[in-house]
Amino acid sequence: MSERIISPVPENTPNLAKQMDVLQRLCEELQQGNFDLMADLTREALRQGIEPGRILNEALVAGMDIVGDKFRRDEIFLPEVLISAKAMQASMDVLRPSLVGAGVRMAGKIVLGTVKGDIHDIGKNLVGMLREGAGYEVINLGTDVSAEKFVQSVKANQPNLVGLSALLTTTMLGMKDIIHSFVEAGVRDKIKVVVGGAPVTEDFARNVEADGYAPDAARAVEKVRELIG
Ligand code: B1M
Repeated sequence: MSERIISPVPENTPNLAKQMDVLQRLCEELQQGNFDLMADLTREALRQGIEPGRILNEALVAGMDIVGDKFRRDEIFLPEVLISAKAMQASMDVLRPSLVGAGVRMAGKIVLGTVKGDIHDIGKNLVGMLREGAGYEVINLGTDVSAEKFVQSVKANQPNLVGLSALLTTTMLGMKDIIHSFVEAGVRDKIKVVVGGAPVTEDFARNVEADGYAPDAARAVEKVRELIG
């Protein structure tokens, strides 16, 4: 990681160019893992009036996709990926209030977690944020969540919906057991279950008898609205 200072965008730069510049820089700093620059750059992007959704998609998600591709091709290794993930979180900490928005109306309660054995949480947290933004109360159980813990939380919090996230082809298989645990605990008919995460598909969701599947955070919100209103 290099130590760099954010140089201000020159005043006479046209607005659109300024916006592209800051989005590009966010995308690049994320790839470089310069997490200490991310908060200031994100504030600068917001100050320029760039919509939070654009910052998220055009800078952060785009940058993380490149990181993922390089990781797959063995051009970078786990520590670099981890530092980029930390950079993404640093930016999301600043973006969060803007994504969630003010005056959130509680439209329903959602329990959300990454399944057992899986510690990926960036996408799941994004889903949680956008759902909060849509007015739902989100109880985020974190990562590596066992079936028992999901059941316990459903009993204690009585949510309308449970969201299960998995990023590994191995851990996604655990979704079936979690849903089965809801049946065994007698709570399955009280909740809707939505599954998601990069390796999860519509077919897989049907196989594990989930009520719904969403390929990304935006559609995860649409799915929740469709299922619980
Ligand atoms: Co890991 N990892 N990782 N990783 N990692 C992947 C997933 C992988 C595809 C990389 C690769 O090989 N190209 C690969 C999985 C291969 C597979 O199973 N087929 C992989 C691997 C193998 C591993 C390890 C096993 C590596 C190792 O140790 N040898 C290990 C596993 C650890 C474990 O979980 N037990 C591991 C570890 C890590 C880090 C810790 C280094 C880090 C995670 C940091 C963190 O999350 N805090 C990490 C990262 C960052 C990635 C990649 C590069 C990026 C994931 C990410 O955050 N994407 C990833 C490659 C990739 O996906 N490009 C990779 C950005 C995020 C916004 O997208 O999470 O897909 P995503 O979420 C999307 C949608 O999927 C959806 O909405 C989100 C937003 O649009 N979505 C839902 C997600 N959850 C949802 C829930 C819903 C609905 C939609 O409803 C409930």
